[in-house]
Amino acid sequence: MAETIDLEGRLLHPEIHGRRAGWDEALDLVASTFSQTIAEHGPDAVAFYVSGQLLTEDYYLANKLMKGFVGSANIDTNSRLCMASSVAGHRRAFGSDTVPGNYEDLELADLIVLVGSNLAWCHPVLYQRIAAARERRPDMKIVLVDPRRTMTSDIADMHLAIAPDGDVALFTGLLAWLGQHNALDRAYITAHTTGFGQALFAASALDLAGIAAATGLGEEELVRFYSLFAATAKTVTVYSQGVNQSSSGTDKVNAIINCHLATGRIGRPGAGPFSVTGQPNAMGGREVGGMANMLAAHMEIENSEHRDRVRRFWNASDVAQKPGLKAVEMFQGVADGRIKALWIMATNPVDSMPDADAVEAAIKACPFVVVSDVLASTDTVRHAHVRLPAAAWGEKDGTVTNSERRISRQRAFLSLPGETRPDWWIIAEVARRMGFGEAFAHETPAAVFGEHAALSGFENEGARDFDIGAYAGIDAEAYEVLEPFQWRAPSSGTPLWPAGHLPRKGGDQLLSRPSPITDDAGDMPASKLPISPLAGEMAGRPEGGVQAGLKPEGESTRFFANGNFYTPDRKAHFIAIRATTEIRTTPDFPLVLNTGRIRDHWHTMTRTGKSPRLSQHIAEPFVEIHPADAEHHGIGDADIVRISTPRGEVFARALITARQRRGSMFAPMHWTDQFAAKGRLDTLAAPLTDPISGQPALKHVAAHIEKFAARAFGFAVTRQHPQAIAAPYWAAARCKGGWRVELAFAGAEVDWTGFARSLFGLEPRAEMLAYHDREAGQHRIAAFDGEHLVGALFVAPGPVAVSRGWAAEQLETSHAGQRERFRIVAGRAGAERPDAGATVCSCFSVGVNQIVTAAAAGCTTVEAIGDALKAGTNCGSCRSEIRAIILANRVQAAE
Ligand SMILES: Nc1nc2c(c(=O)[nH]1)N[C@H]1C(S)=C(S)[C@@H](COP(=O)(O)OP(=O)(O)OC[C@H]3O[C@@H](n4cnc5c(=O)[nH]c(N)nc54)[C@H](O)[C@@H]3O)O[C@H]1N2
Ligand SMILES: Nc1nc2c(c(=O)[nH]1)N[C@H]1C(S)=C(S)[C@@H](COP(=O)(O)OP(=O)(O)OC[C@H]3O[C@@H](n4cnc5c(=O)[nH]c(N)nc54)[C@H](O)[C@@H]3O)O[C@H]1N2
Ligand SMILES: [Mo]
Repeated sequence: MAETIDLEGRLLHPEIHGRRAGWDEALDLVASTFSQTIAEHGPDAVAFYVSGQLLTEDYYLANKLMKGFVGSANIDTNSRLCMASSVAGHRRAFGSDTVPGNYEDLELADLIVLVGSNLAWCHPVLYQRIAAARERRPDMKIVLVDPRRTMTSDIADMHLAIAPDGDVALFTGLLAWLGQHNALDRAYITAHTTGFGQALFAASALDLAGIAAATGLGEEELVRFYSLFAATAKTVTVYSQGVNQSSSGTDKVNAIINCHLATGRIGRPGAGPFSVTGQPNAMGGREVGGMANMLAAHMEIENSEHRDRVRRFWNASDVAQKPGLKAVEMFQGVADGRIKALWIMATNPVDSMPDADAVEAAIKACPFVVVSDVLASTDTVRHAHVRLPAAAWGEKDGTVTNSERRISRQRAFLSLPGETRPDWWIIAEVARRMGFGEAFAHETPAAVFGEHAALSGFENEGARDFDIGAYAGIDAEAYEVLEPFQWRAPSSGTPLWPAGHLPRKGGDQLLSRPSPITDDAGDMPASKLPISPLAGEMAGRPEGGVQAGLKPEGESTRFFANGNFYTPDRKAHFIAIRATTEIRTTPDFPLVLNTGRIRDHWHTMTRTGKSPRLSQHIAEPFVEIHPADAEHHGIGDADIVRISTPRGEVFARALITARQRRGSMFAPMHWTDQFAAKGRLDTLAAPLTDPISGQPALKHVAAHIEKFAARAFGFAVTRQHPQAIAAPYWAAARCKGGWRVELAFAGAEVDWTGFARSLFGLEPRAEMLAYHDREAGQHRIAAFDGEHLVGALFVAPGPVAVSRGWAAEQLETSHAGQRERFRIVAGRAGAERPDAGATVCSCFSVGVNQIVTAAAAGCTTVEAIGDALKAGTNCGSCRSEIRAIILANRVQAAE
């Protein structure tokens, strides 16, 4: 795990206007500026923009400060971009934001429908769990609903390559089908729900042909899917960003839930709708009410009784009376000057918000911006007036909640570097300096958690789903050894820990005690601990990770099998939804741009961009496009393309593939100004949101694509971080001995030597070797410092055919003789060396070419490849890809 959590690039002390400052000075400035802004312009003139990467304790205090003491609800979170539609859909149907089922249901189900979820890459541990269950029970069926054929289709029996945003039509159609084919659970509908008649009527608006047209699917596929669903009682529907990030996201969620309510398939073993989250603590944030339209502990901000209850519990001076601004509106509020002081914690909105250039401009123009982050330089941090150094994962203590409502302790196993501090401490210090000392007297995360738990149980008595009252006032010792548990966990009157332990006093919690890393993974045996930084970061910490394997036997809880919803009448509400089709494309912007994630990168690359191993898999921003669309737009494989919308433009490498639907393109969200010339994908997206949830439609943006008429292409490796790159297109990625850079130029005539010199950050005495063939447009330049290669640049009129792996290796090889040095610039550089190819297995650094060779030599199963090369034997997230390579190889052999 060390690779992604070393101290490179860390923000290690507070900074004010770019100069180092002490904590006192920085905290005083933040507190006084916020207080003054509130005094002059009112509480709604300030805002917090927070994140599902905070721990629950951090989140709880941020929310308490804003909603109980500042008196505004202007606190929103990147969960608005991630979970808001699920939250809104749950609340409409259930009266509460409740995920009814457990991870175990994925193993118990006979049918799993994956909607807009690329589990293989985004939830690898859940994916492995499903794959293992399917191996044990081959009758289990899996349907994937995704416009793209993703790696997840590898385990799917049926892939429905749905038209963008065709989901409402698909699931309202399913409801109508269930009605027509006598597949309803009438007893459940009658006893536990309301609104079924209207929902069925609305759902029946489209006939099968209409559904086929709206979904882009064939009638026959629809019938097969509908029949399978109708016939399978144990069905779980798993969904994530393909559902949530849409202008119809909330309707999609309710269209899915309607089908589960109509069949009584909810809260039963192996059955239920299942929204899976992404960030480590998206669920914890929802529990504390860290969104602008919630209060705390699943109480409602619009409800005066709830407001009064929270006011009494907090002894709050000023409880927010109305919902605050949701993320997109919040940055519009910053832009138009309504918000004058903004505090951003643990998120990078300059890269991850739609209309990202406008968001950046708003932040730049805001009179006072505070950013708490673990890194010294991100596209957002660079605009902060005050930078507060936060403790990172592994350095801080607290709790997180996963998708199945399981709360688990995160334990510090590293000490706090530099002057970093946990987020909860930073927030409490600011609150104290704003004059709210009494309400923010917490000295440990245990004290915060104990209060949060107490609020959840306060005057609850079964009225609210979120109740962990059993842990109210938990003491430091009990908190220290807290085992993962699932809510609800109401107080039974008997404390869960031996009486007589006093909460630990003093600030010693700040200096985290080392505790063994195995603690973090609960009862996961140490031998099973992932060694890949990704398996650790993306599988262990975030959702669906190691915690997925942690469920103590016989302790699972589910909701709603017997009704008892959290609506006033305790019945679930069917939502009447009519499918509408929205055509967003125009003749000028004729393609739908879909965005999302790739296996080896995390969001804005703040964790993974530093890792050479992870950056090898895919080292450049790319866009997948269907062969027919590519041809139509005159785009060839590996061309650099310019994608544009009315809001911005992005450059990427074209990847032509039939896995992509015609008319759509897919690009990963991860590249930023730190890693590419024009890679910030969210500059393209309009701030278009779901009208109910406020979640942006990040998966459906009308865009134009054209070939960037590059006259020359380049590839370089350089020991130092690439400097001042004077090229319209570049993308830099870490490699073992330094950096690798892809380049494209508008002109063929460039002073290549001068370019190389500045790219490598060369000292004048460095030795340079060059080979120029002006006629052929081929140039190769290498610079040495003694026997070490400082940098090498390869230029060609078309995409450069140099083995990337070989070139990167040269940075680490000594080149003692002139001959060796000359080899680097000699013709067909690297062609004679075996090239491992793009990394497939990040855990063991196995490249695609090695797998192809092994497959050709007779390793025809994923297991055989594992035995031969170890590939795929650790975290397993590359197993589908290995299978695909074997398969492709077999096809080639047959041809
Ligand atoms: N490797 C990696 N793993 C991660 C993350 C990461 O950055 N990297 N991030 C984590 C986070 S925060 C999250 S939220 C999760 C997200 O996990 P996922 O939701 O699985 O990830 P995405 O790639 O955003 O989107 C999922 C799929 O939705 C599809 N889709 C697009 N439009 C539609 C549509 O209209 N209908 C349907 N049915 N599908 C559509 C896309 O083609 C895509 O394959 O991943 C988590 N895990
Ligand atoms: N086009 C497009 N855009 C998207 C999406 C998409 O699918 N397509 N997905 C959306 C989704 S689902 C999400 S979740 C967002 C994610 O978007 P962001 O939240 O912007 O992504 P991260 O890169 O994870 O940013 C987290 C930041 O917090 C810092 N950090 C990490 N840990 C801590 C900590 O403990 N304390 C503090 N103070 N800082 C910390 C990191 O250094 C980093 O700068 O992106 C959204 N944007
Ligand atoms: Mo997310």
